[in-house]
Amino acid sequence: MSDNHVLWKNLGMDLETHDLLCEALPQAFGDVYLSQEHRPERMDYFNMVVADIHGIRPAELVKFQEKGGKVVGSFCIHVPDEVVLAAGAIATGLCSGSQFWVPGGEKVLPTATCPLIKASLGARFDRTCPFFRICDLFVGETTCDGKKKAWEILSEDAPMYIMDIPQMKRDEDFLKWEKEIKFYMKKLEELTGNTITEEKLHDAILTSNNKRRALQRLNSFRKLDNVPISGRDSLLIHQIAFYDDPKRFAQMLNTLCDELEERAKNEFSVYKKGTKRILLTGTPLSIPNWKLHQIIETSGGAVVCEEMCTGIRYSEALVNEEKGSLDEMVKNLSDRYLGNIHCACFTPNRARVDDIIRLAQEYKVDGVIDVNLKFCNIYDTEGYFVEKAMREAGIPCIGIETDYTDEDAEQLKTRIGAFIEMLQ
Ligand code: BJ8
Repeated sequence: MSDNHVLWKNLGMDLETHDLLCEALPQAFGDVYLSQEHRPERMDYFNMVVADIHGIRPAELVKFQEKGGKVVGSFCIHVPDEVVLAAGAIATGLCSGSQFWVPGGEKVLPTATCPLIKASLGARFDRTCPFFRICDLFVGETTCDGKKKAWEILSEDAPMYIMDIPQMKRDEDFLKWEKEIKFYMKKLEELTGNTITEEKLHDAILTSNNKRRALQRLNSFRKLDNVPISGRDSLLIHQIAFYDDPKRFAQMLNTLCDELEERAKNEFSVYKKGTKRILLTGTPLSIPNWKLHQIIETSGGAVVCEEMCTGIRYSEALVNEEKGSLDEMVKNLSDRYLGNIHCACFTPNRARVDDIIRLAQEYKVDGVIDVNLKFCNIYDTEGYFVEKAMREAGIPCIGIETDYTDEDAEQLKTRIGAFIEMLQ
């Protein structure tokens, strides 16, 4: 039995079913990633992390737990990692992006639920994801109706904590979110037995901001006329950001960015001249959901920006770094986590549309693809405003709806191919 199998067995996983997933992943990764030309050498680190995604990091988390540490998983970028770090725990992302877990979710959820939610519950109930076995606490939020009700079901099997996020952004909503963050801090102190001090919270803010700065640096290269890294690789890095140790991740990404800087000096591009620059907006693309990037980048397009939670929404805004009292720093967290993330769960949400227009200009895009995960009602409905604003701004745009299966791949290739052709 390999070390990984011993780890998974000790976590109570369904080894036989999980082996099927492990068999499928290398093929998918090879098709999408290793087939690319001109990949930066320092993608090696990220290749290694994803090649052993259920081995390396889970083993680190278990080791941490053996020394008394706690691991906290969350499903949404509104949940602040900083307070988890400040409590001496490890934060990890839990959103699932593979069709492999969807049937398991469908055993307990209506079919008309978005695949992200179904896969997340399937990963837990089927015992086929180590992250879903390891977490000491699962933190849900009240962003969309599908998630809200799914957490009730998940709580039958997993230790859950829910943050009640406001759905508007008025002054009283910011105060409410501050209170929610404070409740969460109390819960984390109970879980870990540690006290969150000003010093620790300030350190955690710096650590998380440094991770964001590294991602911002990566994204800055994608604004260049000659783009030194593909959209596929950039997406993978954003996805890994949710799981990896934040300090190591920032360091490895900065090392990669040094290589990209050299490429930029030499005006090296991974794309052929004339490749059309695409901005993706919409629902998140959780690991290992690489389908759309693969289709776009093999159809004459280059994904240069994602206005998504697995993209700009995760990394663009920093938390104010001024050291103050706990109350002041919590206010800074509330301002950033409520004020700067424009999820479609908010009403009104004009700031998201403004962001898309701004990003389309900054990244010099030729067209926008508005992506909706099937059965996500809020992003689907908001598509009305996105497409209207793009029309008014004269930016070509199409809306597409998809899920985690490959059933629509041919149809998507045709539609996306025609859209890119039209941009010529
Ligand atoms: S901040 S996008 S991570 S809620 S796709 S589960 S909204 S039905 S993932 Fe999200 Fe936070 Fe918003 Fe981002 Fe519901 Fe839609 Fe599914 Fe979604």
